[in-house]
Amino acid sequence: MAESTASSSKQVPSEMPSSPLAGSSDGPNPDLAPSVIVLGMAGSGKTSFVQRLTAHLHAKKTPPYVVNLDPAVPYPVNIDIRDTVKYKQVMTEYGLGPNGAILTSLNLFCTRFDKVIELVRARSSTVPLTIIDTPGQIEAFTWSASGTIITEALASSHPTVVIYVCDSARATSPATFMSNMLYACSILYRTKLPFFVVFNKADIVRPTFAQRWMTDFERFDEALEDSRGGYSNDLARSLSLVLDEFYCGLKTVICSALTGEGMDEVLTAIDECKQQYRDQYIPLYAEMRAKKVEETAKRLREDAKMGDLTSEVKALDVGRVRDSDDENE
Ligand SMILES: Nc1nc2c(ncn2[C@@H]2O[C@H](COP(=O)(O)OP(=O)(O)OP(=O)(O)O)[C@@H](O)[C@H]2O)c(=O)[nH]1
Ligand SMILES: [Mg+2]
Repeated sequence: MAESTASSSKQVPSEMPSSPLAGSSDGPNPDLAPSVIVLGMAGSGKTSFVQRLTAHLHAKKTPPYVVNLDPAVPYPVNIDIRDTVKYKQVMTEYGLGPNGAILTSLNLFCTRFDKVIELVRARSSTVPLTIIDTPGQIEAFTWSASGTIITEALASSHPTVVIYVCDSARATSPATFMSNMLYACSILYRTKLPFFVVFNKADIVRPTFAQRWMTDFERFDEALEDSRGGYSNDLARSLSLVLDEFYCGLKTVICSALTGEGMDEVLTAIDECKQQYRDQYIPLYAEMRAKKVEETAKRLREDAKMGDLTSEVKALDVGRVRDSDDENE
């Protein structure tokens, strides 16, 4: 059941909003239902996880609000990017490949994201949470302007949590595990939002090995020795030491989108993150906002100064022209 948002019949990106750190005019409200952004590498099980968590909440008679930001996948949700932006049309209209079209679709959608925020806030009293699925290619969201704008718009309005879905079966390779952890770490440091890692597909491989690797460097080192990766092993070994601090504060949940294992633990972790949003993110948000206001004020002062200088330069130019005219006469 798709809830129609502002539709863009003509697929032309209107002006991109600047960073919405300014956020909702009334500032963040920590009492609203949280929004959960589900990120992860392609095929890690994001969509399956969203669907399983949705079914789990339906079974508890507390259905969530679901938003799909993947323009390439048809999906029965409350708000679907596909209702606003036609992915195939974007490809032909702009002559783009699949990844470029995903990025452009997100850009188009994010120009109307204020409407999504309005809808999400309006549902906040009737749903326990909003779950947001993201495109397959993780970088289309995490390293794009639209991904940042969407994340900041949510975070400046109400509790926002990032869940990083990791494919446990693939993470048995120490190099893949390390790539996942680097992604997770960079997302955490970039968004500064309450965050946890879900080790999905636990029905295929018990991800207890991953939790051991995070708490005991020797065990990770042994796994690297067994995998005989040469240069990449040395790199993974060094990175593991660097990530030690990241591992220390990191929440992890073992789950399976296939069997439904771990869904209650996921809900508990979201609750903890909601509290963390109130205690840690909101003060940080106030700091970031004050800094932004200060930067803007500084820029305006500099612009004003430049304005004065420009008029002085113009005056000088006029003077110079007059002088040369005098010489010519
Ligand atoms: N056994 C098992 N398979 C799973 C699980 N979760 C997802 N899968 C399978 O993994 C594959 C990818 O799942 P998706 O949910 O499409 O993954 P995704 O991250 O949304 O994929 P993209 O959006 O394309 O990046 C599908 O074949 C799923 O059936 C799980 O917990 N256990
Ligand atoms: Mg998906």
